[in-house]
Amino acid sequence: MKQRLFLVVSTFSLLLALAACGTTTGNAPGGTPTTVQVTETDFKIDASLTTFSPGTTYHFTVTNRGKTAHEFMIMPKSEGSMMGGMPMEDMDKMALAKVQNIAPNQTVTLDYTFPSSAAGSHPEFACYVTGHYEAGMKLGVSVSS
Ligand SMILES: [Cu+2]
Repeated sequence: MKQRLFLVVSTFSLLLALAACGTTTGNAPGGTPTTVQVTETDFKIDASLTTFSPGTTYHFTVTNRGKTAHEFMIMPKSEGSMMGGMPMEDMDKMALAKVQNIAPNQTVTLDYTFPSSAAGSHPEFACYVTGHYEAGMKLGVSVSS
């Protein structure tokens, strides 16, 4: 119990140090959002854009072209296997933005703006449905400084 708490706390601190945690927000500060097409398959994630500018609103259109349900999460820099072993609720808290339970052939949208504190960081798009991340559902992206 105590050990688990320490792991969560230390992971959280590390993330804070890395990228000053972003917030989940759907509000555009103004202007026309840039559309980013994200395609999820079994078990891969592709995006039409992988370098983002902080402060710019992106309109993500996420389509599931797989045969199984997927999710789309924007995570701060990956901690590799450590993150893979994390309880789902912790992953959720860490996500900068997320859409869960996207059915096959379904398209969902999500607006997200990387905060200025994310400049120079390398977040990751990922699906954390059990086993999917390990199967390859991750895509490293960059936030320009
Ligand atoms: Cu998936």
